[in-house]
Amino acid sequence: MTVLNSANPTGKTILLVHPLGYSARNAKNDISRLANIMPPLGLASISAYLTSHTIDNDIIDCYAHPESDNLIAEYLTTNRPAFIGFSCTTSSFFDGVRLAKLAKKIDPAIKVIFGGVHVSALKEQVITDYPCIDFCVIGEGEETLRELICTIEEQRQDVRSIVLRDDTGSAIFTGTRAKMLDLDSLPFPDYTKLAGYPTVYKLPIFNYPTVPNASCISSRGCPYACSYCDRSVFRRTFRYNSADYMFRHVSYLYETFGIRHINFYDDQFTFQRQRVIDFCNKMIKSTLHMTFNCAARAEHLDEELLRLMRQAGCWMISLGIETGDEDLLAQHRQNPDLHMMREKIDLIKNAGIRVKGLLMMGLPGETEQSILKSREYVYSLPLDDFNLAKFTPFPGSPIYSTIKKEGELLGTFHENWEEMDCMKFQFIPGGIELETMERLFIEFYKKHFQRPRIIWGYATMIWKSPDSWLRFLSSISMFLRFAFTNKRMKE
Ligand code: B12
Repeated sequence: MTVLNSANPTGKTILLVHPLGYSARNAKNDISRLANIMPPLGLASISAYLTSHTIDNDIIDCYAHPESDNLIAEYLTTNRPAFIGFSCTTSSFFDGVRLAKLAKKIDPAIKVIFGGVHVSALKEQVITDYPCIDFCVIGEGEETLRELICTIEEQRQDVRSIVLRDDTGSAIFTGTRAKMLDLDSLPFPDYTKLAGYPTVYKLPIFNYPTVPNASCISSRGCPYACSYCDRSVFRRTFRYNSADYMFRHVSYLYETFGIRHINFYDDQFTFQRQRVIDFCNKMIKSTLHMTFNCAARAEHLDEELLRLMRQAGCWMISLGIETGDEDLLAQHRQNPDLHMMREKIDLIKNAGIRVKGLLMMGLPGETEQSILKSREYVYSLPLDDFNLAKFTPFPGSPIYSTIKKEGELLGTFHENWEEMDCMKFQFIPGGIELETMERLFIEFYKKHFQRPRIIWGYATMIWKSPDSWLRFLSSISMFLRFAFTNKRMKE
């Protein structure tokens, strides 16, 4: 199907764009981008869904291809699509707005749609404050976008889960759609629309055994309610692909693109235990010999499951630990049991699977003592790797509204969306100075990298993940500078 614009010579209806998030000049020196370039799976899924409904579309991923402004301009001039859609997190939102203005300059008739986590959290505020945006799609995008594209202007207020302007220019939210999609009914994301797939995309360094590798999503949503986590897109539900769909998906990636390792980015990969068992059994019986990583919550792991996962090729599990101070943890998440966490980490290691801990520094309530306690706990665990993020209160997370309401009681918050990439402290808890947090953050990593067990662990990566070493050596100065000073070249 083609929705005509002023002139629509090639039949393309919509261009989907994943903005870079900052200036292209800085991209080649940005350590977080070098370490991890992941395909925009939300856009790839939308693209496949629209195509299956005969709506012709393309994707430009500026994150993987930073110098893409001219490509977008050329595309719009040649194809004159009726719509352009942007997928943004909080930190990439302003870059999306910049590109939206560029699109309107090239073709004032084009309709600009924003989707993704940031606009899903802020809803009407976005349409009120940014005149270059015509519509926001709230939450899951596939069916809502299809309806928006296929509905005539006068009837768009009947499309659920969008924000638009009414006749008076006021922003209105059309209400949340009742029915969410059955994930097995969706076509696989259209990876062929991502230029350079799979080679331009890079999993986190030292986080995979082989190349080519890929990331995948096999479920949506999470029933938990941690204070720091935004649930505006898929809400507190849990929907998942069946084991059969998952197996067909990974087989497709293997056969079509030669993928040998998959990183499942699901929030709760093991939440539905039986589907993981069924998926593992299919992998064990198959001749694919692929490996995979996933993220899980400690409560949803047990010895039997872990042994099966290992047999099926599970290489690494990421676990949200957040902090090693139980009192602080209790303020932010359910089931703050660090003893249970340690037991589960031991079970994972005993099953022969690597473990990565996901941590945060600077939550409301954090003090120098809690950071030191957390460090001691983390160093006492047999983790293979960890990631320490700087806590950031994102719009849509429960703590965001608490911080806004209670303000200085909790700490100081400088809300600058562009800087909200978890690599800078935007919030400074009442119990500690910024300088102290910065010092302790560097020390956390520095002391970790100086431990003999850790140094040996990275040395073994020469044969466990040779491609990671090649990447590491080709950008060694940047990685070391970041590890020991927490400074990125772009600053
Ligand atoms: C994988 C992942 C990453 C990957 C890559 C992200 C990417 N390229 O898409 C990596 C590891 C690189 C990453 C980095 C970061 N991430 Co991240 N990441 C995720 C994760 C786990 C999955 C994203 C995903 O693929 N989801 C599955 C797809 C199907 O869903 P989706 O992308 O939301 O898309 C659907 C809808 O949102 C909507 N939609 C999306 N875009 C559009 C566009 C249009 C036009 C329409 C109509 C609809 C639409 O329709 C889609 C299909 O239904 C999410 C958590 C989550 N469960 O979603 C966090 C999440 C998106 N990340 C988050 C954060 C904080 C970050 C970082 C800032 C942290 C960091 N320093 O690592 C960076 C920022 C990167 C950037 N440039 O923006 C936060 C975002 C919070 C916020 N408000 O910004 C999330 C929500 C986690 C959380 N709960 O806190 N991330």
